[in-house]
Amino acid sequence: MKKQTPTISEADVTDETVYLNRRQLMKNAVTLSALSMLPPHAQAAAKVYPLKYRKDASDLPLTPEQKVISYNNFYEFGTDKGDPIKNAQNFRTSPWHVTVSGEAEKTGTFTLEDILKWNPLEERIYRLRCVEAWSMVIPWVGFPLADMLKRFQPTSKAKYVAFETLYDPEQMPGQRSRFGGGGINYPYVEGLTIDEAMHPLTLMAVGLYGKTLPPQNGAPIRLVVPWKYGFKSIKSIVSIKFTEQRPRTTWSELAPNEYGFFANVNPKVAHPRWSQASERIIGTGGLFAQKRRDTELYNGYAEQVASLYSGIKENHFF
Ligand SMILES: Nc1nc2c(c(=O)[nH]1)N[C@H]1C(S)=C(S)[C@@H](COP(=O)(O)O)O[C@H]1N2
Ligand SMILES: [Mo]
Repeated sequence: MKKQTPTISEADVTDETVYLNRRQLMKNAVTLSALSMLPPHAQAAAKVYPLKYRKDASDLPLTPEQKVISYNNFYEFGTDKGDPIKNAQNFRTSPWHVTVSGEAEKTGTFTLEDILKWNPLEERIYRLRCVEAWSMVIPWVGFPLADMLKRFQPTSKAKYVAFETLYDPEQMPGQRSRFGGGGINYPYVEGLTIDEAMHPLTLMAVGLYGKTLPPQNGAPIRLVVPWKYGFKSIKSIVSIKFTEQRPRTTWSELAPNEYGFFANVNPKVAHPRWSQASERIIGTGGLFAQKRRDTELYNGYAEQVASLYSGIKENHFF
């Protein structure tokens, strides 16, 4: 977000037929690939459900997998888009623990294996809209965050949910210096209101393209909130806390005039340094041939989420 350093590579130029084949493949074989490519512990729990929110699947090509896993924002592994795939390959995602704390009847520390047993996995195809005005369409594998949170029985004081990424400078070079990590005060933290966290579109993802998450995409477990700018979708989560007060969030703390707590996608609210009216579609050609599309309010999910914000003025979405 601080830097915009797009690069052109051979992989940027993707033939339309590759998209079409890929999409057809996904349509026909998603069940099979999702089941066969998940790790053994996840296969046991994997089922495929009717995909209620699959509105994009019929009219939007998926972003090629190679793009999804090589053009990343994960500042813990460097601030250039190509840094995470290089620097995260040896990231240890097992054993992995997530601590659940705060305003809930039940709390504790759980292994990833525990968490994967609680809920069946499903596929959700969502557009990811980065605040830097580009987007991808990604087939995630995961489960609704609500299904996970309900089991902890949040109390009436739980007004927000706060999330934290792993802090491990030994493994994450971006955390070793202010310079290398984009000036962020690590660990990366994010938060949602309890209503946002409980919304059926809010996903905890453990995979994409039918496989476990690559480290650069936030392995082993990350949030996906499709109607908000990408920075809300915090990666490699180790802590979930129910709170009464609005939690700190990394980007709003770093640049409060540029990034807000809500960060709902809104084409009419410009970033102070660029317009949000349209977006580059990643994977549709090199830098100068890339297609664009008009950005939609709530990234196209207004029908499902607008009621969450009925009392709030438009400009305050940011
Ligand atoms: N911990 C952490 N989570 C993060 C980020 C980050 O730098 N660190 N970047 C965010 C941003 S800006 C975006 S656009 C998405 C990118 O997700 P992807 O690389 O899987 O496409 O992750 C978000 N989650
Ligand atoms: Mo982003």
